Amino acid sequence: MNVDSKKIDAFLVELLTKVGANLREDSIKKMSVGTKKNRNDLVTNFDKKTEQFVNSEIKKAYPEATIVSEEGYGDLVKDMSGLVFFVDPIDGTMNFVKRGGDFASMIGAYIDGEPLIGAIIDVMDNEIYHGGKEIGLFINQTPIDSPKDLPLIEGLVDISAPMALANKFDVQEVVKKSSGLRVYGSAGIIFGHLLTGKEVMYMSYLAPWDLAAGRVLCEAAGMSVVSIDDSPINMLESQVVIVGTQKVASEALKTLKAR
Ligand code: 2AM
Ligand code: CA
Ligand code: CA
Ligand code: CA
Repeated sequence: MNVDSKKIDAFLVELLTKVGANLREDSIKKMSVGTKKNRNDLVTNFDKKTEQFVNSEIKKAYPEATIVSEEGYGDLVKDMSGLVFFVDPIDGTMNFVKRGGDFASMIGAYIDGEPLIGAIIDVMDNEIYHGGKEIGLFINQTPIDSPKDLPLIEGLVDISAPMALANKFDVQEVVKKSSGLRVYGSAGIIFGHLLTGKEVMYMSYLAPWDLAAGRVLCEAAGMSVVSIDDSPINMLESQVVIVGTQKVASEALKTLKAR
């Protein structure tokens, strides 16, 4: 399929700009909070409303595309052929509910399984990280350079709280070799930190919509995106993923045990 990646990038930036404005306004309106799998797995009326809005705008602009999204308004996507959009309407819902900040909205576009364009908005800071391999990377309209390929000893690592606390795969050994541990609670916010060199690694169990946009952006920035068992990333399944500088990802894979 022939696609215009610049056009998709511009479309996603415009869409996330609207989403950001809506969510900043919504955050002062009445929020209803429910739970999904457990008491810490939250969903609000704004997660649902945002996903409905985003998915309908995508369908209007790209009727031939399919959508994989978190809150149930997407398609049943069985393969990665054609144009596929991944939508996480609010990433960091717990931060959204408890802190009113450090949450994101993310959209990733893939063509025949290949990463094409990623777009992530840090909603409260109104910063959109976007682009891809073909068109380069930007924060809002400003082009950004790839971060330095720092080693583990020179950078902060971000590991999801459940994995860090359970010491999954002996991940605390990776933390000990780093500059320190941070746990920001939103994959989208963390991808922003990776792209700007504020952190050198993220490790978490991620669903397709958690990973899609960040994978496009971080790979375009020359970073490594690998599954913990070194198998190819499967964009239609959840998996434990390491995203980091080339040096840190290879150090982490050597250090982690029982994979
Ligand atoms: P969410 O807010 O969109 O659910 C920290 O909790 C990060 O992990 C957030 O980006 C969150 O996304 C995601 N997350 C939370 N629970 C998850 C789960 N069970 N599987 C995968 N990702 C999860
Ligand atoms: Ca969720
Ligand atoms: Ca998410
Ligand atoms: Ca979400």
